[in-house]
Amino acid sequence: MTIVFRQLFDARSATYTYLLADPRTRDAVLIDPVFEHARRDAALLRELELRLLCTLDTHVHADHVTGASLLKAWTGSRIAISAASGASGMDIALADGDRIAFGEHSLEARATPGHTNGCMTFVLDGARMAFTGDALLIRGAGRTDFQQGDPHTLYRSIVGVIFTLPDECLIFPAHDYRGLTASSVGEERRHNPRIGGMRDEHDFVGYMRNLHLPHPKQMDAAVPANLKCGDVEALGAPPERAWAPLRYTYAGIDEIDPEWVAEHRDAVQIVDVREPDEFVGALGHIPAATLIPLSELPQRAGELGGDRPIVTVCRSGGRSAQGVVLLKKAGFDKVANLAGGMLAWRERGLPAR
Ligand SMILES: N[C@@H](CCC(=O)N[C@@H](CS)C(=O)NCC(=O)O)C(=O)O
Ligand SMILES: [Fe+2]
Repeated sequence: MTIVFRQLFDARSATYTYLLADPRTRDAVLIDPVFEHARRDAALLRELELRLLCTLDTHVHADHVTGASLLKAWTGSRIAISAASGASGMDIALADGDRIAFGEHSLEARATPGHTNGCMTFVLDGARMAFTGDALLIRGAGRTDFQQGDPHTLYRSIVGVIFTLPDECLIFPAHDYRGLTASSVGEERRHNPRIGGMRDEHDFVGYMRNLHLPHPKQMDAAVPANLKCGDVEALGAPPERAWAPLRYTYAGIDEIDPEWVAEHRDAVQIVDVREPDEFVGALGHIPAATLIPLSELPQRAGELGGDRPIVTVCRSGGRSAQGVVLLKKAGFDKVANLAGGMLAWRERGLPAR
């Protein structure tokens, strides 16, 4: 059984988000999505042609706001988190042993409390992978000094649930603060300094009571929002509507369709970043386009007005994507790339000369 698997990262809170999908049915789930990266995650789902069935949060996070509600608003995905989390607004309140299926695959939710009361570990299929949230970290363990943390409970969760999985089962945690990406049950059972090797419960509790970590910076905002599954309204005013129906790509660039540009030609400035010979070559150019070759764009950006949004264009939409990057760097914030460039423009029979 093949699977689509991606490990995504939020640098601010060092959080990992996991995308899992069945390549045949295109059904996908996301574990621990981050609010600020919902656009990125939605772009990846769209580009990989996946349908997001469900988001799963391993627990009520203290260090970032979940993207669960925002992704639900955009994609219709359902929100899953444990009933024991104390959160409201979920569609699926998980209990120990529940399964979430996506195509031929499934995740089994196992209660692993101790970092918080509602922590769950999600075990894939025949225990190939386990998403341990903040119960077991790579050579670490989730702190037990806030929310409902309890080191005795966490010890029992890790030893009794996670360490009873097969040694080869890969461990994917919710965070890593050193950039470590994966481990395995056998490896952590032997080498985890807090709970591996010969450590017993007393050793573990003694270690955990003396971490002396500062509280997460986003904690005061994150916990109340996550108790509502990252409810968009609880987070205040929604972001301003975009100036056009932009499509954000996983590459990090806003794109706009040729049809929209053709219908709104007077409302935007069109900047063609090709070379002069291409501008008058076989593909021609969009009437009223300003020619500024990509290599001259940083120096000549000042020639563009700040009154209208800018649409960049090239042959295929590649160099013009970099045009967007350069114009943003030059201080323009309403900039988008013409999707598919002149090739797409001509293919649609839109006017050129
Ligand atoms: N300085 C970090 C705090 C990170 C933190 O406290 N992480 C929690 C997970 S929510 C943890 O369990 N850390 C365990 C550890 O670092 O050993 C931040 O501001 O986000
Ligand atoms: Fe946490």
